[in-house]
Order: sequence, then C-alpha cells, then structure tokens
Amino acid sequence: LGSKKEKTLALIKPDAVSKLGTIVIALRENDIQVCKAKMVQFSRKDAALFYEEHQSKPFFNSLIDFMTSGPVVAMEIMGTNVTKKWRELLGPTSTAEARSTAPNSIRAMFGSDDTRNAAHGSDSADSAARELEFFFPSRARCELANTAKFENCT
Ligand code: DGI
Repeated sequence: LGSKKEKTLALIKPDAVSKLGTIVIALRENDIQVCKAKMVQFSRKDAALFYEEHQSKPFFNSLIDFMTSGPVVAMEIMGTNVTKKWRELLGPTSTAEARSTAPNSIRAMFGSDDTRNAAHGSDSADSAARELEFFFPSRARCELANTAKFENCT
C-alpha cells in the first residue's frame, strides 16, 4: 500500500544541540533515518530569511536572537510520513503546552519556553522542500559545500 518514504528537515536549535545524541536515538527508535547532517552558525540575515513568514510577529526579534545564539544542527531525515511523524515527536510549539499535553515529546523534555523550544520541523511537504533546499542546496557553489549522504537515501 502507499507508504512512500518522504524527506523533511529536522533542525536542532541552539538550546538542544547538546542533546543531539538523545534525539538521534529517538529518530532511530521511530524508524526515521538520518540522510544528511550539518552543524552551522546562523547569521541574522539567514535566520530572518529562514523565518521570513514571521517577520511581522512580536516575537520575531527574540526568535532571531535565539536562533543566532549558537550553532544549530540541520538534518535531512527520511521515513514514512516523516514530516507529520517528526512534528509529533516534537510536540506543541510552546514548551508549557508540550509539558502538559505531550510530556515525552522533545520540546517537553528539552525546551524551556515559547521561544527556546529545542527543535524545528517543516510543517508541510512544501515547506520541507524549501527548507531542505535552504540547508542542503542542490547546486552547491563548490565540491566541499556538497553534503555527503548515506547511499541508501536515494
Ligand atoms: O512550527 P513551529 O516551530 O512549531 O511554530 P511556528 O512556525 O508558528 O513558529 C516558529 C517559532 O517561532 C517557534 O518555534 C517559536 C517561535 N514562536 C512561535 N510562536 C511564538 C513564538 N515565540 C514566542 N515567544 N511566542 C509565540 O507565541
């Protein structure tokens, strides 16, 4: 039946980079494969571009402050219904809500408030495509900028 594997972006935010090991174990336990990964430091310009849909929101500046406060780890992950599945593993945006409604979620365990919420997941197939291209451009400027990937991630 139609259980086609898809790919999405999992972005570990600066407050949870030290929990990367635990998060990768959770991915494997949920049959989600890591195809590509890179640790990068967001510039304010790139963080603002990544979150451009929120530029008029009152929390925009604190979001950009937070996202540029240290390195983030971007991963291309793959699995059946992975966009939805990863969002479920993340839990609600707000840490407080995550703790009350999804205590085992990544945001409940590793987030601290409404801004510092441990990780990001694309919210649709369209944003997954855009966000994967953002971190893993298909036309890199030089060989070294190309991201290696596991062979079984076609
Ligand atoms: O897709 P999500 O990350 O769950 O949520 P989103 O796309 O609506 O918002 C992007 C990020 O912006 C979110 O992870 C944290 C921040 N944010 C969203 N809503 C609020 C917020 N930050 C604060 N302080 N208050 C909010 O209401």
